[in-house]
This record gives sequence, structure tokens and C-alpha cells, in this order.
Amino acid sequence: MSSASRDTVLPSGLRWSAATSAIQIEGSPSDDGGGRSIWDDFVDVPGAVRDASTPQRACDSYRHPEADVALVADLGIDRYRFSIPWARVQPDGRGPASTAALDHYSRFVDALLEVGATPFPTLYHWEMPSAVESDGGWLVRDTAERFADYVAIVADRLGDRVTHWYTLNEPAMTTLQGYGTGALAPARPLLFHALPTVHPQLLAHAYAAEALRSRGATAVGLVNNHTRVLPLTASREDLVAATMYDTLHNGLFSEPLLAGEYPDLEAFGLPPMPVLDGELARIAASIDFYGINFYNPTTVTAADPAGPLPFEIVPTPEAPVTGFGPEWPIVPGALRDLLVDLHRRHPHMPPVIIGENGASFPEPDGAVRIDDAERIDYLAEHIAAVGEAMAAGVPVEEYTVWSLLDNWEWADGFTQRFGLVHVDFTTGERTPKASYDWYRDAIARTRTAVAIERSVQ
Ligand code: PNW
Repeated sequence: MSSASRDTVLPSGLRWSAATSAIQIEGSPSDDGGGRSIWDDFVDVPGAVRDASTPQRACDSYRHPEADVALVADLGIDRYRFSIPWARVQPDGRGPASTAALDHYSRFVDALLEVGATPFPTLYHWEMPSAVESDGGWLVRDTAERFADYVAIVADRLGDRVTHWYTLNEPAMTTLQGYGTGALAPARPLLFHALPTVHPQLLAHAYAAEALRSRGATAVGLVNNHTRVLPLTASREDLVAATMYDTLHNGLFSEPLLAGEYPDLEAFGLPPMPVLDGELARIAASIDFYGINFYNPTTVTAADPAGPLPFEIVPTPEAPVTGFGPEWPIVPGALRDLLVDLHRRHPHMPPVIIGENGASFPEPDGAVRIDDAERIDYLAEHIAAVGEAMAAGVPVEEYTVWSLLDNWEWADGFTQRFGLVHVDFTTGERTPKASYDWYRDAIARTRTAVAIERSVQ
């Protein structure tokens, strides 16, 4: 560990948070009338999950929410990002909601408020009811209306206490990996035929934002995964491939939200989005903040023209890597650069919230490894990069660690551990890691420094 990490003071002016999502931590998906989700369907396919695990129990957080609230309280974060799963609250994706499930989240919100943490729920962290997917999922516009109905139900119940909401988590990953490559649920490898999932997701977000605001919400945003795209070489082919990948990964969702228009897809030989009159204006008016999840840059090269895609993702030269290997290189400066670039493109953009940032590192089988010095370095360096972007004028308001807990990492099952807190997935026992102590102490130290600064002014 770099010794500086021990007494880091974090940038002032940021709120601090940590995040989880329902399927990844809750377990007991059918408790309180929960319905089947696309992830139940995903895990049923042999070989789909790397360790053949299921999220049936995960961190057991649905049955023991108090364990997580205690960690939030002790960590001293300002806010907690968690998700409310559509398939549990409204099992068929239309019609009646589960009162017991709504009661659960209502108690959870109260418990967070009681320990002084602002509840900051995500309304869709990929928990689509299977019934909605069988009606076309994000390929059809009707899903946008159904999502907004579900959101209205949740806001009717929680909107007297919850004012901050994330609508969709990483819609670009849903498009590219859920429907594009099939690496995530609903595992439909449609390649470029996945593009029709973009507009229904943005409409779902816009309709949801309207439903939330009419029920008292003051901060509504969508959180997108962003990467910094690096062409492997300066060749024309690599530049074209990198620009196309950048447009698909970063631009598809950010441009309509921040500039009110889709990127020029026809330039890449792709069909334009099927937009009706007035829809782009509604989408552009729908965010109070823009959420960014950042993990790593992506190095791109032109692919073999005979292959299915015109670009190929390759290891980033010379970068250290996380537990995922060369797919997830560590380049903290890439976060600063992408924030500065996005702000330069959109000087009037709303405040930015970093909704996720973090890393998984290997843990030897069976051993509880809590001396996660690499994670402290990763977090310290990325938070410093956010500070540099702020110094360059980017309006960042909040930083969120992914994740509060080790959890079920989708197709990677339990093989990747992202937590500040180690979880024993058999007993449910939680053991804070060194990175947890570091984050808690750094937040406290930063608050003290800010208070001293204020008192001498
Ligand atoms: C995000 N990619 O997912 C999600 O929001 C979290 O639920 C997840 O646990 C976290 O990042 C860590 O993976 C991603 O392939 C999934 O680029 C895939 C990618 C990025 C983010």
C-alpha cells in the first residue's frame, strides 16, 4: 500500500456513499410474494454462471437488513445506494404490488434515516420480471409504460421519505451485454439488433422521472457505465473502431440526456433511433443529476472484417489489472480524463454523481483475506482523480464505492469480491476489510478538516 493512503484527506465538497443491488445481496427472491426475474432464468441455463452458483441466498440481506444498516451507520456514509427489485414488488410486472415487499422497503428506509443515512434507491438494477421480458422486454416501448407504473407504486409508498432516486442502472450494459453479446440477462445475443432496446429504456427513465417528481422527488437521475476508450494504435482503422465503440458504450445514453439528441449512428452504418415528436425533449428534461459508474478504460482495435463486430476489446498495454484480469485494467487518470471531456462537451451538464467505483481482487480459496491494500490504493487513486476533475471545473457532488459487501457478481457468481466488507456466503458473517476502515477513517478525517477550515474562516 502506498503509505500516503494511511492518512488521506479526501476532496472536500463531496458526499460519500457505498452501493449494493438487490439480486446481488438480498437472497430469498420469492419471499413476500416475489416473482421470477430474468436472473432466475439466466442461472437456470447450465454453464451460464462461472461457478454454477445462484443468488438464492447471496448475503441474506432480505432476511437480515439490520446487518447492512449497522454497517452503513458505522461507516458513517452520507447516503446508501441500494436497489428495489421490480420482480419482488410487482411480480408480474403489471397489476397488483406486494404490500409485504413494500412494507419491507418502507422499514428499511426508516432504518437508514434513523442512522442518519439518506436512502438513495435504484429502481431498476436489472431486476426485470420474467413476464415483462416474455412480452418483449426492453425491445418494446410498452415496457417503458409498465416500468413507470411500477415506479409510481413505489413512490406512492416511499415518496414521503425518499427524495433521491436512480431510475435505471447502466442501461448501456443492458443493451450491449444483456441483448448485444448475451453476457448478462436476458442473455439474448442479438449483436446490433440489440439497438432497439435503447429508446424504450430512455423513455422508461423519462416517464419514471415524471412520476417521481409529481410525488415529491427532488433528485432524479439515471446512472450509466462510462469507460474511457483508447485506440490501440493511431491507425485510421483503430481510430474508427474506437470511435464506434465509444459512441455505443458512452454516447448512446449520455447524448440524449445531456444534449437532447442521439449520436449519429448512420455514420457507422447503423439505423437511426425510432424517435417520435417531443420524446427527445422529455428525455433531456428528465435528469437532476447524471450518474456515472466507472471501473476501467477500454482499449479497442479494429476487428477482422469477417467477424461479427467491427471492433475488438484488447488488454490495455502496461496497465495493472484487477481480479477480472486484463478485461479490467487499473488506470485512475482515465476517470479524470473522461469527466473532464464529458464536461467540456456539455458545459451546462447537471451535477455528476459517481454511482459506482471499485474493484475485485483475488482471494485465496477459503481464506478470509481482509488486508486488501490493493483496494485501498484503487479507491484512493480514483477519488484523487475525481478531485482533479473537480479542480478542473467538473461539478461532481458525490462518490460511491462499489460495493459495501462482497456479493453475487452476475455471470461471475461468487468468484469476484468487490466488498469493503467480506461476506461468508454460507454463514452470512460479515467481516470489515482494511479498505472499510480506511474509507471510514478518511471520511471522518475529511469532515474534521472541513469543519476546522470553516471555523477559522
Ligand atoms: C456494474 N462491463 O456492472 C453493475 O452495476 C454492478 O451490479 C456490478 O456488480 C459492478 O458493475 C461490477 O461488475 C458491470 O462488462 C458489468 O464493462 C459489466 C461491465 C461493467 C459494469
